[in-house]
Amino acid sequence: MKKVAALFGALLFVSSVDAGSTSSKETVIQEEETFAIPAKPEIVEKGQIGEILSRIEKAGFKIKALKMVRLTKEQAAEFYREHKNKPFFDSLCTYMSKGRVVVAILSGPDAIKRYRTLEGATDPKKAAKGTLRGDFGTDREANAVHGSDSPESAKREIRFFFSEFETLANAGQKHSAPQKNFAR
Ligand code: RTP
Ligand code: MG
Repeated sequence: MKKVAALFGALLFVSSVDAGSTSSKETVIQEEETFAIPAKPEIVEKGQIGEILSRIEKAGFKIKALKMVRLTKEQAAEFYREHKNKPFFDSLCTYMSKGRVVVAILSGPDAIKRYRTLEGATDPKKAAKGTLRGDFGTDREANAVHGSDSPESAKREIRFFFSEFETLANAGQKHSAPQKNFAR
């Protein structure tokens, strides 16, 4: 019991260093979750899901939840609503609903920023080799993968696709029903 208390104390100390100290050079990088679409429709069609998931795991991300769904055009429009006034919006919604996609929750230190780096630039032609878009993307629209761009987006996008039960956030307890029904 004493050992447990000592360990807890040590953890609190690490947290307090993170919380406020300006004198200490020690920085504790926050563990966070991000939402990802590791396979947009053309990746599922080409059979490259496994290769991309393997890259994600090798880059140090933990896959916390994973499933395959088929969006309706209306669901794609709701998901990408921030782009509704962009000239590419209708085409984007048609593309994202033309086949199944793989959706996932990833976790790791600084996961949102690090996963965006792993993705590469939006346009695969401008994305560096070794990034997911650089290696698997086709064009500016069919660019292989998606990742949340902020903690607020990650929260919204995780909840858009996953129920509490599927996130395992409440393992062993009563769970809520999935919020949405997606076709398979
Ligand atoms: P994402 O949201 O999918 O992770 O991509 P992103 O942040 O890098 O790019 P964003 O500007 O949010 O665009 C969302 C998705 O729309 C498609 N797109 N098409 N035709 C075009 O000019 C164009 N621009 C963007 C891509 O599928 C992009 O991922
Ligand atoms: Mg975006």
